[in-house]
Parts: sequence; structure tokens; C-alpha cells
Amino acid sequence: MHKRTYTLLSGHIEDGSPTHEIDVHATQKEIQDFEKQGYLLRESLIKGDHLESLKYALDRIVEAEWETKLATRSARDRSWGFIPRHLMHKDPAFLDLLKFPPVLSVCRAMMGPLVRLRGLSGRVSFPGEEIQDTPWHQHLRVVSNPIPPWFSQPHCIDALIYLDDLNEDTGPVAVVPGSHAWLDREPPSKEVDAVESQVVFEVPAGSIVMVHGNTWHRALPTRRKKRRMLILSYTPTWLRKSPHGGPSPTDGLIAQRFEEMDEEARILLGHGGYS
Ligand SMILES: O=C(O)CCC(=O)C(=O)O
Ligand SMILES: [Fe+2]
Repeated sequence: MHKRTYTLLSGHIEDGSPTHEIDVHATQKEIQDFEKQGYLLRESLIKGDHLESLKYALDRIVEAEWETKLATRSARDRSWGFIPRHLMHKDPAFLDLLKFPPVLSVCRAMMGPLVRLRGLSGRVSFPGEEIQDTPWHQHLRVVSNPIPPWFSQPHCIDALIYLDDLNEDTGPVAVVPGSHAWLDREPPSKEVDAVESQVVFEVPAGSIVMVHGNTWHRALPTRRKKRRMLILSYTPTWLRKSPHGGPSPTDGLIAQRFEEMDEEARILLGHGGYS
């Protein structure tokens, strides 16, 4: 843990240049490595009751949405599994992750104080005839080739939060170190073969792998046991929320609680925080 201070250069604003002191839940070396490698592994960060409450909440959402999912689904040999979206709108255990310091403080250390939620979704994969894994992919697919002179490189940090142990039964996760900085190529489309220089993680439940949104990654197949994970994602305030899953619900938990939320929460939810 260390402190990092960022002062916003907004001196023309009457109350001066706001200074943000961040208690970063990582060492300086971890932050430097994250910048260079495009990923940061935090083992067993979520424990005990907190971990159980997240598993419980995700199981309830899977139960509630399962029928609709099955009804709209065609038979396939291979799929990503079940990806419930907009989780913060659906359960207080998820809304509580909005300001989760071990993730948020690292996002602010890397991207500055002005960050917002890009989304919180889940991924639940099951063993069975259909292979459930993901091909190589990256999350920020907005880079053009060649890079235009005034291209704004988007940054985003995705915390891959594992609620079950990752192993041969559930499926490890693989990332390619340094790939976040490759702006001239994309991951091999639809492929699942090993990529040279990949690292593969088998980690205990409650571990988090933070990745830059451009980092190439993939989940290996779930072979023998159900596997549950969450993706908690932040970008600078001036980027948009994730397009996946369509518009945010207007009648969920966030709509109900918005009036009583503080300014920090509102900014984190995409309301202001830039000029
Ligand atoms: O399940 C995992 O380990 C990663 C999932 C993933 O990359 C995704 O859903 O975008
Ligand atoms: Fe992903």
C-alpha cells in the first residue's frame, strides 16, 4: 500500500485545483509492473463472508435469468457460457463493489482520479458436452490501423474477479504480458491455441487478475466443475460505459438509490466528473 497524489490542472475553477490523495492498495512496484505487463495478479483478495455473498448473489441472478437464457439459445459445440450483465442494478452485494478500494484505488493510480464504471458483468461456465471457454480476445476494440495523428488511445481496467478456484476442473485464465501495448494487431480471431509468451493462472477463489482493456486474454475450458467470475471494469470519466447487454435498466437498484448517492458514486456511475 502507498499514497499517490494527483492534482487536477483546473486552476481557472474558483475553488482552485483539486488535489486527490489516493491510498493505493498495491505497492509501487506492482503499479510499475502493471503498467509494463498489462496485468496485475492479486491472490486471495476477497475472503470469507464477502466472497460467499458474491457467490450467493450471482447464483440468484443465474437462477432468475436462466429460463430466458435457455429460451433464446441455440445448440452449439462451444460457447462462452452464461454472461449476466448490469449486475450493479440487480443486487446490493454487487452495488457495494462500486467503491471497492482494492480495485478502485489501483484504477485511480493507473488512470487518474477521474474514473467511472464501465460495467459489472459475470461469467458462469459449466462442464458438459458443449465446451465452455473463450477464444483470445481483448475488450477495447476501437483502435484503427494505422494510428491517426490525434488518436485518443482508450484505457480501461478490467478486474477479473474469480469466485471459484481456477484449476484444471474449472479452467484457468491465460493472458499475454505486454499485449496491452500492441496497437498494430489484434488477437487471433476465434482461436484457442496457446500464444507464445502467454501466462496461465491457476489461483484460489477470491483472487483478482486486473488487466488493461487491450490485454489479450482467454479463459480455458470448464471441464469438471462450475466456474463463476465477475468483470468489474473502469475507464476515465470521459469514456462511455460498456455497450454489451444494451442500455442500463431504468428500474433497477441504481435508479432506486441514485438520489441518496454521494457525488463520488454519481461520478463513478457516469454522471459528470469532466469538463
Ligand atoms: O472467465 C474468464 O476467466 C475471463 C472471461 C472473459 O474474458 C470475458 O468474459 O470477457
Ligand atoms: Fe474478456
